[in-house]
Amino acid sequence: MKLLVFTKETLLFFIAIGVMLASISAWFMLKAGDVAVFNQPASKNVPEFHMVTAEFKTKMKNGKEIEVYRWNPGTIVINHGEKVKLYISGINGGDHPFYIEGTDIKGIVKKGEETVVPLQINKPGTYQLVCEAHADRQHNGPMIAYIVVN
Ligand SMILES: [Cu+2]
Repeated sequence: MKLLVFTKETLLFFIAIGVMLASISAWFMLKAGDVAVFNQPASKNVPEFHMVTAEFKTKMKNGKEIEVYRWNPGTIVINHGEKVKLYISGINGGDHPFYIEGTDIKGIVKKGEETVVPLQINKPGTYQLVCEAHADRQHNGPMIAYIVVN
């Protein structure tokens, strides 16, 4: 009889400890979740992409210089319908007036300045970001980047 009582008390003790540990870990998990969700400002949820205008130059055997302007990185990948921000810094070259094929988006990137392009493309596909000043090889291009929309 005494042994039985002792066993019951021990069992109750361990159940009590178990409930306490479960509550404490649940509290910590919920607290960690809260921190992850609520400490992030809303603007941080918009993915950001950073691009620059770059230039490659080389000298031919005959002494002639050739060059090309590029968007760098040359490809970004986004999800359809997702709002993202594309920041383009003008480094090499002067003015880079641009448009994004298949959209109404156009603008200009100037040396020493940053242009912010809010993007939201609903239809999946590959969209070309084209610099009108350097669109092809004849105009020191092709200065074309590819926006892959999944
Ligand atoms: Cu350009």
